[in-house]
Amino acid sequence: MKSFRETLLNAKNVLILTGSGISAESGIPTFRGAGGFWRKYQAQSLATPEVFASNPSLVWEFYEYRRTVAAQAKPNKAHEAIAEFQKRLSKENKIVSIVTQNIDGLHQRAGAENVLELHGSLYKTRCTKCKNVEQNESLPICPALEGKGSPDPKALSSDIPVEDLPRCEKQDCGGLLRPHIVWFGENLDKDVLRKAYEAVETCDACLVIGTSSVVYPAAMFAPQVARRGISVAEFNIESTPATRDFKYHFEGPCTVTVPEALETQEC
Ligand code: BJW
Ligand code: ZN
Repeated sequence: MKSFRETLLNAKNVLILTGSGISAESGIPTFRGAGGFWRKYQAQSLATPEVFASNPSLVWEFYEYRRTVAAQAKPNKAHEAIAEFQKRLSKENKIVSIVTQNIDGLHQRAGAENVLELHGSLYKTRCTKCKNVEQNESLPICPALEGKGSPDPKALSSDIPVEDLPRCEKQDCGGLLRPHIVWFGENLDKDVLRKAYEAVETCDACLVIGTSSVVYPAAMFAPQVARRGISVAEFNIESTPATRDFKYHFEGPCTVTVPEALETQEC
């Protein structure tokens, strides 16, 4: 830890890459593992365009639940340490780029700026007809979804008629809205991806926090940084397929290890 903290003291351009593990201690289940179930479904089996096309009501119930859980959650000590670190370094004209796979908005709520959301946001919608993207924090997102989305495996699917699901309010459109989230097999936003690669190619230190490093293209980023000879530190409660690529691995809950790495204190 002392050695990595010294690296950070000399760094001018730090990349912080995060995954769902950083929000676990805020009460938001991770994507894989025991918490990654909703009803009888594994979360990843619902995050596809095919399931939305065949059963938009089920997918909207799933996201109504996730929007409620994330809205009730609070940023934790790891989110806060990152936001404070970014502020502190920006006063010294240094860059801290935060690239997250998360869709929960907790980095921003902790005060972080210019967060690159690789996989979109729980609080944005996209019209399937006119493609308009909008911020939407309403709970419920529409009257028909009020009280829907219980994670109980015994809960019955509501089969809400498609015309009662969230609809586009642009004049003369009325198209079905979908979550503005990158599902499996879909491309990431080009602009977001370009900015993320810029950070990958220019950073001189990197932290990779709370991700299983199995979903591409995000899984390539930190190993790519390490191949340039840059120090990468992984913060996780367990090893991942990428651990061997990195110089540092800090095992433990990130609300403990991340503040220890980032907060101002004597080395
Ligand atoms: C703690 C902790 C604590 C817990 N402290 N740590 C190349 C090779 C093979 C496949 C592909 C490839 N390129 C593309 C693909 C296909 C696919 C993919 O990667 N598949 C793999 C699964 C094999 N990728 C895509 O489809 C992407 N699109 C794309 O690349 O388009 C072009 C293309 C398509 C097809 C072929 C080729 C090219 C899009 C990916 C979109 C991912 N979207 C999701 C769903 C979002 C919706 C939603 O949330 O509802 O994003 S998937 C899901 O995984 C979610 C997450 O952001 C993402 C990453 O998961 P994450 O964050 O790492 O969470 P977990 O749960 O996996 O891990 C948690 C970690 O935290 C664990 O390690 C814990 O130990 C740790 N932890 N508590 C510290 N307290
Ligand atoms: Zn529309």
